[in-house]
Parts: sequence; C-alpha cells; structure tokens
Amino acid sequence: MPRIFLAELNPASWQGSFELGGNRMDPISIGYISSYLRSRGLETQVFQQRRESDEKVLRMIKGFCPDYVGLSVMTSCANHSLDMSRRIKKMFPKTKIILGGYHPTGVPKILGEDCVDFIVMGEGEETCFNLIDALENNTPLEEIGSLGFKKNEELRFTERAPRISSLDDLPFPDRYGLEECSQGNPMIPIPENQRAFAQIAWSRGCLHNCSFCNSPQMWGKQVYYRSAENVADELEYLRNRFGTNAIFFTDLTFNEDKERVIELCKEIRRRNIGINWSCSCRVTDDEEMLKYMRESGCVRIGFGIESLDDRVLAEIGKGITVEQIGKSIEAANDAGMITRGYYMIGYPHQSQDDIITFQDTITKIPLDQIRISFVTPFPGTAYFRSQERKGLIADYNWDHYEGGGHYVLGGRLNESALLRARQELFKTFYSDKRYQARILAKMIRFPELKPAYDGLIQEITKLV
Ligand code: B12
Ligand code: SF4
Repeated sequence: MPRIFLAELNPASWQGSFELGGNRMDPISIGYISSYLRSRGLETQVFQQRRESDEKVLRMIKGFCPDYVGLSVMTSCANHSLDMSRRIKKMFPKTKIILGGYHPTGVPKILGEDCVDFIVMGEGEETCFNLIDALENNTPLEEIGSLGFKKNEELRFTERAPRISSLDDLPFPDRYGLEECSQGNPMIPIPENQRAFAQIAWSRGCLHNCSFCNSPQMWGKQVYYRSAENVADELEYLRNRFGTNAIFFTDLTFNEDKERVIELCKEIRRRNIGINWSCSCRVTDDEEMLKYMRESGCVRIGFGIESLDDRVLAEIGKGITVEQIGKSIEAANDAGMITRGYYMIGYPHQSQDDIITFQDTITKIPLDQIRISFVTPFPGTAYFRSQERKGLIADYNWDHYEGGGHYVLGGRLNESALLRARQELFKTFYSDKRYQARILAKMIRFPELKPAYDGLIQEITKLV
C-alpha cells in the first residue's frame, strides 16, 4: 500500500510566531487530503512544522519511508518547501514530491523546479487520490483534472477538475496536534483556557473578486457548503474526542448566505454544543443574523476592511464602502461580539498625507482590535499581474510575502516609512480616549467578554 507523508513546512521565521501568542492553527488542508486518501485505502501521516528543526523533520520523513510526500504551500513557505523538497529527494530519489495549496495554484511554473514531480491546483482531495491511483496502476495522467506533471521534460497542465459540490461526502479532516493550538487574544475562552483549539471549514470559495486575493483562482466563483447537520456533527466530534471548546471557521466569507448562517446557528444551539467560535465576515449590519451568531457561540468576528478610502476600496474591487464598514462594526459590537478589523497599508500611490488622513479616520471605526498588514501582491492574483505590468514589484523573494514586516512593492512609501506609519496608526487608534471609553463600556455591558479585553489590554500595552 503506498505511503503518503503530508506536511506543512514552515520556515524558521514563521515558526517563531507559533510561539508568540498569535494564532496557532492546525493544518486542516492536509488533514482533508489525508482523511480522503485514507478513506480510499492509502496510508498517510500528517505533520506541521512548528518548532522542529529541518533535520528532525527529515529524520521523521525517513522513519515513515514515504512513497509520496505532499506539501501544502503558502507563498511565504514556498522557498523553504522547495529547499526541503531538494533534501528529501536527495535522501529518497524515488519518492515523488507533490505540491498543493495556494502558492502552486498561483504559480504553476513551480513545477519546473527539479525537486517537484507534480502540482495539484485548487481543491486537492480527488486530484491527489487520482494522481496516486494512476501512478500506482500505470494509467495516463492526462485525464486527471487540476494536475501539473512532467512529460518528456515538458511541463503539462490539465484543465481544472469540477469542484466537489457535495462537501458532506468528504470525511472529516484528520487532526494534528490540536492540544498546542490556540487562537490569540482577544477571544473567549482566553488562549490559556482553550482546549484543543481547532479550525473547521463550513464552506469553500467566495463570491467576490477582490484583486489582491487568491480565492478567485483557487476556488473560482462558486461557493459550496456543508449542511448544518454535518458541521454540527464535526463540532460534537471535536468536543467529545478532543475536548475542543473553541474553534475558528476557515470560511472566506462566513456570512455570505443569511439563511444558511441562521440554519447553522440554530443547529448548533439545538444540540447545545457549547463551543465558542470566531469567523471572518464581509461587512454586515444584519442584526438578526448577528444575533443568531452570537447566541450560538460566536464571540469574535473579523472583517477584511483593507482601507478607509472609498476610492481605494473600489480600486481593489472590495465592493464595500466606508459607511457600510462603520455600520457593520457598530452592529457587531451591539450584538456582543469582539470585533477585529484587518487593514492594509502600502498601496503604491499612498503618500504620507494619505497616511495622516487614514490616522484621522481610523479612530472613528469602533473596532476592538486592529491588524495592519502591508499590501502584498500574492502571485497569481490580478493585483500581482497589474503591479508587475506597472513595474512595481520590487522584491520577488517569496520569503517576504508574509504581509507583516516586509514590503515588496515599489510604492511611494518605503518599508521603514510603512513600519513607522503602522506604529503611529496603532498608537493613534489604541490611545484614543473614545477607544478606551468604548472598551470599558463594552466590558460593563458584556461582562462575559472581560477576560478577552484584559488580554487585549496587555497586548496593546506592548504595541503602543
Ligand atoms: C487559517 C488560515 C491561516 C492560519 C493557519 C494556517 C494553517 N497552517 O492552516 C494562520 C493564521 C496561522 C495563517 C497565517 C498566514 N496566512 Co493564512 N489563511 C488561513 C485561512 C483562513 C484558512 C486556510 C484553510 O485551512 N482553509 C480550508 C482548507 C480546506 O482549504 P485549503 O487550505 O485551501 O486546502 C485545500 C487546497 O488548497 C488543497 N491543498 C492545500 N494543501 C495541499 C497539499 C497537497 C499535497 C494537495 C494535494 C492539496 C492541497 O487541497 C485542500 C483541500 O481541498 C486561509 C483562507 C482560506 N479560507 O483558505 C488563509 C490564507 C491561506 N492565508 C494566507 C496568508 C497570506 C497567510 C499569511 C502569510 C498572513 C499573515 N501574515 O498572517 C500567514 C502565513 C503563514 C505561514 N505559515 O507562513 C493567504 C494565502 C495566500 C498565499 N498565496 O499564500 C490565504 C489564502 C488568505 C487570503 N485570502 O489571502 N493563515
Ligand atoms: S478578500 Fe475576502 S471577499 Fe475578497 S475575494 Fe478574497 S475572500 Fe472574497
């Protein structure tokens, strides 16, 4: 029986953040591939590199003696994954290396690397199984959709396979190392009290088309959902098997379909599952939906806001306005949820004056927590292509595509100016008197959230 080692290999730079109280999430992407392959009779092992040295990882792989190594690759992990693939190939020249996930989907030419045998583009379960099955049975690869392979030294890419529409038919993902996982502050329960924190995926895909996002080329424009019953079954499984008391929904846009959201929330409540959760939403001021979400355990809601300039929002295809953003955050605050907003800075035309305007407006958006990353053109996105055409990609080192400390565009502001700007924005936002009054009022109004705010205050003290 073929043996497949499935891994997410993180470079040392990222492993650090696993220690720093950020989000520590289990690798459900390869968990899904693993459980699917096992359901089809193959033997698998799942691994996520957290703080293990590369040498230790290689020893583990050696111990498992795999016929295939499948790696899940985000852009920021691409160089490291290739480096490790070369070392694996050296150790086991016959082992086939398969890359999947966002980076190979966006940059299929990665198949041209000598250490890569195959790439799987988009959704992975069926393609990965079909590939191994064909290789084991010597049947042609041309008929397998979403695949990249080499023939006579040429790179071949097949058409994308149809998406899996009946997600309930997939086995639950295999879980790896949940006991070490947690979602950083602010969250209820707070990280110290979270048990076996897990990710769970309810839907796949997103209807929108933001130019900087990898979702369109990963999933196309179709969203498929699992049924409320199937999700509730997995929640019960996580609680009963691992003791999970908090989860994060990986859905790109959790609140796309109000009726489904309410159905899911009702099912979670009906079963009295007792797991708190968080999710990422598109702006919404739908009080009814927010109420259902809160009552079924949603304690934190994240919004991809990106900018507080309507022109920029239109330019990046976000399809939302600053007015909607404000209303939406207020509604989520009123529903008793912890609100987190994701902003980006470093749009190429952004000037110091624009940053000052941003600084003025940021305090008006009543979020509990803000995250500010640098605009990063992930390869494969429309944004990458447009910036490349304009000659604005200043750095092609994928290690730097992590949105945090490196700026890879040639914008009007450079990396150090942006680092300073981010620090100033944090300061302005968190030291604003209205912010402090708001948090205090929220703690009084929703006392159950107080421990999360205590943690948040500690975090803010370090930030400003
Ligand atoms: C949870 C999450 C995280 C978590 C944990 C990630 C993890 N290890 O699981 C945390 C918070 C740590 C994180 C961090 C980051 N993340 Co993140 N994250 C996500 C999120 C929300 C969910 C991922 C998920 O589990 N999806 C559900 C599963 C079922 O889908 P999937 O991952 O796509 O897997 C399928 C296919 O991709 C494929 N597949 C995947 N791997 C493999 C492997 C093989 C062998 C095969 C055959 C197939 C295959 O098959 C799978 C099943 O069909 C996604 C957005 C999203 N919803 O996908 C962003 C996302 C993956 N993250 C992204 C980014 C940019 C980052 C960060 C760089 C940002 C940052 N500074 O925080 C870091 C980098 C982390 C690192 N290791 O370097 C981008 C990726 C862009 C890119 N080109 O790399 C995404 C797409 C968000 C976005 N829209 O921009 N992230
Ligand atoms: S940024 Fe969010 S809303 Fe926009 S396409 Fe990506 S997942 Fe969808």
